[in-house]
Amino acid sequence: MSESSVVSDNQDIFLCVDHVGYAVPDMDAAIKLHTEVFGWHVVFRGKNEEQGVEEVMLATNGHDVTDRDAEIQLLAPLNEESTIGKWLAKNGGRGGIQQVAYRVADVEKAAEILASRGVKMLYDAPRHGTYGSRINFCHPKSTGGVLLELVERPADPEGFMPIV
Ligand code: V0V
Repeated sequence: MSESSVVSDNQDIFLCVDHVGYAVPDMDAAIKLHTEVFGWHVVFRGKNEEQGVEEVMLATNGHDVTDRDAEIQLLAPLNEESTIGKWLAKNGGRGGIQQVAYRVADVEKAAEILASRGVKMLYDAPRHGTYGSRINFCHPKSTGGVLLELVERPADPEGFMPIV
């Protein structure tokens, strides 16, 4: 590929993988598996009513919210009509990978760049996500079949919500 045909690298949009999201039919059973078998630490548990989910974040390096590697997000539906409820129903009631989330410095800018390259963004404006982050999603039909989330974490660590 010649240099002139390269649109750009991804330095201006993605910082790293923020988390991988698993849809789970039973949150307590999923926590037990991921902590007792895989050794992850629960660093957050809460509900996001707008997204219709109960969520748990799992990290490798304890509770230092300012310096975490990629995390695992467990997502259980608050009701059958939620996106996770529908995803689980379509998957025969079994859990699995529902999304991959990329960390970004500026979610509006990242969404604008991606949209200009033909990616279908789900929201016109960022919505509220885990730890007080600002989030948006790329429709899986425009990403090769994977639901991609964009996550802009709050600059101020004080903005991170406590474990519930
Ligand atoms: C649906 N499809 C998927 C998919 N969900 N493909 C890959 N991964 C998924 N998770 C496929 C589905 O099999 C269909 O393909 C097609 O997309 C249907 O698209 P649709 O009719 O537009 O819509 P739905 O009703 O299936 O919903 C899909 C979308 C929905 C992506 C629009 O899941 C959504 O709004 N997601 C964003 C919000 C979200 O996921 N919230 C929960 C996490 P065929 O059969 O047509 O080939 S909340 C969260 O992550 C938080 C709070 C956080 O991190 O901070």
